[in-house]
Amino acid sequence: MSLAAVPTTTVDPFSPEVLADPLPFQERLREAGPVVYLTSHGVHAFGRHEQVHAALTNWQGLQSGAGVGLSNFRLEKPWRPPSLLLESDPPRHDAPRRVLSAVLGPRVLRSLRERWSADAEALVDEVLAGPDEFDAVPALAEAFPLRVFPDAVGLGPDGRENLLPYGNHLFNAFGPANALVEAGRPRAPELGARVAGQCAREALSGDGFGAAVWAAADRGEITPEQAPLVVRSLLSAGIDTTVHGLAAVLHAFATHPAQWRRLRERPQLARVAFDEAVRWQSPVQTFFRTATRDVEIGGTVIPDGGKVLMFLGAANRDPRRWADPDAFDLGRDPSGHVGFGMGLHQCVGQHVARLEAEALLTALAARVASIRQVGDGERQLNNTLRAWASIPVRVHRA
Ligand code: OVV
Repeated sequence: MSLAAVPTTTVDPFSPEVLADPLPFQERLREAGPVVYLTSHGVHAFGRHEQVHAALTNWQGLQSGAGVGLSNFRLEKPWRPPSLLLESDPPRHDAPRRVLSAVLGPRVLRSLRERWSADAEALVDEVLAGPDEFDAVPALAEAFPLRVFPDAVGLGPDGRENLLPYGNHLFNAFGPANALVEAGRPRAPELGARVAGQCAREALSGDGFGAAVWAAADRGEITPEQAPLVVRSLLSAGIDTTVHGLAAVLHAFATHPAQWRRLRERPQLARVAFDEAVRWQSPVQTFFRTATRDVEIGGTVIPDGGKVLMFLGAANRDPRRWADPDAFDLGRDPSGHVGFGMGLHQCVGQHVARLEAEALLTALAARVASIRQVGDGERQLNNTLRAWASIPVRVHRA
């Protein structure tokens, strides 16, 4: 193991300047070394694919149970009861994970495919009945998940407007207590309580993902105390992530017309296109882990209790791993990207997200001859998400 000093940086990756344009910082991070110490937050950071992958798959040495944000739950009280999936480790992690994995499994998704395709076709027809220029974020990226996912969970009609603000604050709260977190703090208790209320058995329809989680509790696979928190994971991780994943792929196509023509010729490329967009934009940019002991990564010892910051977005553009990493290219194989994580905690809902994307892109590809971004659009700054507030596009119907 090398004893060379670890490179350091004083740059705060959660500053508005870096959040608005993270790629130059991420390149400097990767080139500085396999491990870089961030003096701004007192954590070690990884920007290369090799070390991000190693950290994600080392659940024994790098735990999630002390939180996957900057806050160390060994030292600080979390702002909400910790997630039984995201913020936990084996063995406590395993039963909730098994349950959610089955609830979102292939059999359930097969039963949703036709309905979601019809929903996507209806939404795209509605949008195309309007002006040729529109904002793709509210019109498509937000509208489609909000149209299908809360129904699939089995939520009632009231309170759905709380889901995006809750998610936005949740993903900010994984970062440092900066202005983005402060701005969300006043509403956080109220939003937390409202979302928690939607996780109760009585609040859920009898035939959705939520009811299936409660049925697993009835079978003794998880406890009745765990059930509402497992439902909460669906509402926490299932909406903003998909919204900004769809925004990423819409932005990608709206700025890469040759790739759009390729999709139109071969609509089966919709699935690989979505994964390529998740690699290229990495809607979830970062997560932290906490060292359970002195643990070596990339030639550096992370001290017991130390936080590490994994730059998923930087790893997904690491030239050591990807040829021409900055290109959005339907011809590449994006598998192995870490946009959905890797290992034990790898996104349990990724097949749901892919099905939503496939339904929407297939409906669009059949109806839209060209989609071009008009203007730069507007980012929505978030401590964890690479998000869009607005993507103005002009479409020509097929
Ligand atoms: C992956 C993810 C993000 C946010 C929240 C959760 C999971 C959760 O389980 O609550």
